[in-house]
Amino acid sequence: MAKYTTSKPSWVPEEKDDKFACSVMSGIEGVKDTTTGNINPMLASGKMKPKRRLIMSEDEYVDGVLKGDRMVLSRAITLIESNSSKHFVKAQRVLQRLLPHTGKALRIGITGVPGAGKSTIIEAFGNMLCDRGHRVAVLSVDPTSSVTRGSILGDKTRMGTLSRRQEAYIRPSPAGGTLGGVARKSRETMLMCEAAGYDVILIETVGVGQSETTVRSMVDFFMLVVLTGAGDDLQGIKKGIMELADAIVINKADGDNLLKAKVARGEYERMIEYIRPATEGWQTHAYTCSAYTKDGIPELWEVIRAFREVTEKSGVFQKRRRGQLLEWMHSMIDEHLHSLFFEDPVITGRMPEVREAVLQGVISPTQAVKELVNMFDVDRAARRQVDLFHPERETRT
Ligand SMILES: Nc1nc2c(ncn2[C@@H]2O[C@H](COP(=O)(O)OP(=O)(O)OP(=O)(O)O)[C@@H](O)[C@H]2O)c(=O)[nH]1
Ligand SMILES: [Mg+2]
Repeated sequence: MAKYTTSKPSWVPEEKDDKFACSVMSGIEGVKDTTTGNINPMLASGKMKPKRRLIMSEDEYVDGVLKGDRMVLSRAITLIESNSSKHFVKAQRVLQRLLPHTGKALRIGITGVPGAGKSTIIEAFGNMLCDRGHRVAVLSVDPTSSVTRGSILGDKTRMGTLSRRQEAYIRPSPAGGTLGGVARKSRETMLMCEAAGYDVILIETVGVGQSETTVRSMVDFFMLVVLTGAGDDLQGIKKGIMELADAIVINKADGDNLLKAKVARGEYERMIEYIRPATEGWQTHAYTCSAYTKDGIPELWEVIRAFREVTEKSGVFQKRRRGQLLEWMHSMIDEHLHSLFFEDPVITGRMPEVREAVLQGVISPTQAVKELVNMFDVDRAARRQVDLFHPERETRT
């Protein structure tokens, strides 16, 4: 066992005594690799070579994804999800080259309250599609998902068989960040999966905040999974979500719940009559299914196929996709300008003072906005001047 000696951290002034809350451990003699930890005796003896993460080139990413290599696809998605500006540039180059190979998949969104059975439906539905020769990618959009990605561990077990299939690829929601950030990353992840040859994309989202609207703006077909048996479940569903849905699926229609599910279906059918359909030329209906017994699952696929046929024929399918592209661009402009403004050093510096002035009634909010935007303009113009004299300095924006 190696012996450790402790010494003062380098930032401790020489004249100070040894009473510090931290100390530095010296390394082990003769082992240079510190990336994989230096306590492994196999490494120390040279019997084992340390693993190094190779940096992949743009070409390697593009070729690997196009070949459907899952390892490369995962790394390409990690690149997309990275918050580093260096990775951002590379990811966008890769994506740009893959774009011509995207757009052929059918994109399906699935929303519903927690516990409605979305993941279990995806497991049953995804397995059925794989059996029929499809390649299925499962993504999730969860703006609340933390760095630990806790919920996904649960999902992987709920999608146990699907996650082990070669024809399926499951990717959790990008962690943290604003919904805007998660939305961009999810959209780009979806495109990566399409380029890798997945022809059905299933996107799960819990109906929290704006996430269902975000997913609706990414998919062709949107499914709302609901429950019965709670008695007051109809009141619990926001009319707004029903207006987004191309199908309402009453899950857990099995055992004692079967009859209740059928009754609920009738109730939903009556409610739908008063709601504007989500897709022009397509009548939304309510269906029952059980992710356990698989009853109603093949029928769901028939509904989606009929939807595609009808909307492709009428041109609504293509029109929605074009609209989604522009919507995407506009939301990214919003986001970009928002962060440019709020991250501007002059604005962040002056903001507390201006806020206080508004709260004290010294200036009106309108006047405050005018002055802040003015400061922002002046600051940006000044920085452009500086750039003219220092063209070698690369600006981020
Ligand atoms: N009886 C019955 N139980 C089901 C069915 N589908 C799902 N469940 C159960 O319902 C619970 C929740 O299922 P999930 O698939 O995790 O639900 P979810 O909507 O993905 O939940 P979140 O991801 O937390 O939003 C689990 O215990 C499932 O076993 C079904 O068809 N019948
Ligand atoms: Mg789930």
